Amino acid sequence: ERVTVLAGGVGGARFTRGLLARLAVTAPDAAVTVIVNTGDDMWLDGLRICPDLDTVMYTLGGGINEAQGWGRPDESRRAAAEITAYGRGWSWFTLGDLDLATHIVRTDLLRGGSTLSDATEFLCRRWQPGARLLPMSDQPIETHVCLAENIDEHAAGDYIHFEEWWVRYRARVAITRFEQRGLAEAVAAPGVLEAISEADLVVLPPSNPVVSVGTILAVPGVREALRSTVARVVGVSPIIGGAAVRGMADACLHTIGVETSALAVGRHYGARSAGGILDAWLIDETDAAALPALAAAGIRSAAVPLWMTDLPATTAMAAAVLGLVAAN
Ligand code: GDP
Ligand code: FO1
Ligand code: CA
Repeated sequence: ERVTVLAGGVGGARFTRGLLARLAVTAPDAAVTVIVNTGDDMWLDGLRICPDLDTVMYTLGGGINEAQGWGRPDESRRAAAEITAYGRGWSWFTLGDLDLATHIVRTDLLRGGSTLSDATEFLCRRWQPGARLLPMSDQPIETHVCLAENIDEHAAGDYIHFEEWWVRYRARVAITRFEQRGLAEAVAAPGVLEAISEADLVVLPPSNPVVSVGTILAVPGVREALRSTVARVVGVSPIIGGAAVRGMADACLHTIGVETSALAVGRHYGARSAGGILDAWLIDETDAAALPALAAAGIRSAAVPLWMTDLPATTAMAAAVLGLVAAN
């Protein structure tokens, strides 16, 4: 059994951990591929930072700061404090000392001619995530946002990197649009389209539908691969009871004109039978009222608890995903 996940950072990583735990019991020979969003990537202090790849790698490899959801546990910030003392870098973006080692090794590999796919494979030799991690593309694709208002040194109409909007401004500054820079020159990384077209099951975990899953879908060929794959495509709602469970995904959805609800995000992805990408959509038990509307939209759905509070709860979610497609 081949299972492919299209993941962002925390939501994608945590769900995949539950999926691996479930498959270890029900399908020990299953091979899981995680296609990871690289739209949040950036150059900072001379280093290539890949937040979502690292979040998935650390989470599956047992090296994540669980409380925070990203970065390493028992971090210190001595190097970052020195960079700030020079007046360089983004003082509001935390690069911990241990995490910096990952960025240094990755940057060294990239400067030596490795692709991001190669560098990711190399880093994963240490972390052994238990799944194949593929960046969505080996070419840089960076999400920028267009500001709707003046803020600090930026003017309305200026573009800033997504991470600056998200971390420095906590997504509280209005924006008019997202732009994926580099998209036109990019192709899917080796193995990405095959991982979708040759899978038995493709899962959209509860990742940000706009800047995580949406960015992967924008990579040339990905949406078409999802539309034509023989695999079942199942999504898990990142919205529970009209709220983005963790983070500010509502601000992203608002920007693209999609309501923050499990129903609206399900409709936004759309039924494959109607030109969209979903065969099935898992929503939270408290959103069960949306089931008839989803059925009317041609999306098979079920309502179960979707809070990833701990590994057992997350494993149960993965079981529900597998159950939703097992029953034809
Ligand atoms: P990021 O790159 O770190 O923002 O991570 P992702 O894009 O993978 O996932 C972020 C999304 O995960 C958030 O927008 C939330 O909507 C969703 N999320 C986080 N925790 C939970 C949870 O416990 N249950 C569900 N259903 N969604 C969650
Ligand atoms: N998220 C924050 O909210 N604040 C940070 O300072 C921060 C630093 C950081 C460093 C490395 C890394 O891999 C991730 C980091 N994140 C940080 C998380 C992350 O970049 C974003 O929250 C997500 O990408 C949003 O989609
Ligand atoms: Ca992210």
